[in-house]
Amino acid sequence: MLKKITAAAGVVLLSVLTACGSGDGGTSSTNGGAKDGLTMGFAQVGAESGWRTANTKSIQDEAKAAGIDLKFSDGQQKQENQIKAIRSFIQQKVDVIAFSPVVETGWDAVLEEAKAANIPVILTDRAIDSDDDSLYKTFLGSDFVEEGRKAGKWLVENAGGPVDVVELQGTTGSAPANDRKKGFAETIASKPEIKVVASQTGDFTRSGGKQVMEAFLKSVPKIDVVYAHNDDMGLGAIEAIKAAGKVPGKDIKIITVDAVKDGMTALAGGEINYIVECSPLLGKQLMELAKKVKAGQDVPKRVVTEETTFTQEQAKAALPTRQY
Ligand code: GYE
Repeated sequence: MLKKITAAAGVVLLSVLTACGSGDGGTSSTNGGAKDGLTMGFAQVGAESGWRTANTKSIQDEAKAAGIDLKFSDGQQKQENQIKAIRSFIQQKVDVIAFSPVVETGWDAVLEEAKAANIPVILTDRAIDSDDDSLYKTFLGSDFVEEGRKAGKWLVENAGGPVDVVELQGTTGSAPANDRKKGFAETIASKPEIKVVASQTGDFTRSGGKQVMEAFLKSVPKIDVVYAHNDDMGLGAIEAIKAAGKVPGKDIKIITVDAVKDGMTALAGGEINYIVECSPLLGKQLMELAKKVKAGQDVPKRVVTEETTFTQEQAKAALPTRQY
């Protein structure tokens, strides 16, 4: 039923992960400013999750491997910080600006400034909501609606009777939160006995997931399933479920998105029931796209990441060779 495409899907994107700092809200530069090479300004969302940490490492490692001078900024989940970073990249006249927009709307003004300065912009991981697609060259990242559908499909296939679901949403206004909610809702609509009875943001963090789940456990009379928009919130929910004397994975089933190491470990250990993969290893493709954009070559407007899904058994098999 589920295709074993794990290895094939992951391998093209693999990178060697080494430890490096994720920034402190300021901008840091690596490679000492390769004079003839390409300079990239990268405005990251923050360091909210295991996914984000792996994504940052992938970008820093692959910039180094490609000889790209990376100016990296950590936006600490705040749009204003990302806008400030982009403005400073424009002032510094970088060759390419890449960024992962924390929320979907509100980017037109700053991207028009980049356009006026003739600095190409690449969106990575998350998309923007704008009528003007000339504001960026390409968008590299996952299909989040499809991820939500995959989560919903597993539940539709595995739900016996009536199922009450609580949803832990990602950051309000972010593309993955909007789209994972949409894809899931669309899919479970085919089975009226599956209902989302409560839905709230946990901001993609472990502590957020824990806090919201604690509140749900007090206020929602029957909870059969948790659908968390990422592993970290699911892991926070596990703590809350255990503290309430219930068994995660059994009394309350858990579906998450990402498939980072900690999530996969909980899945293999029976505390999560299903994970939809979202690959953070975007660094290599991003550097390749940046080089092409700088050279004035055509790039596809949309590059979609290849991804799979994991059951508990598949997680056990995949864990020993998992890269993130
Ligand atoms: O799923 C979550 C992170 O934008 C795909 O952001 C990314 C999401 C990821 O915080 O863990």
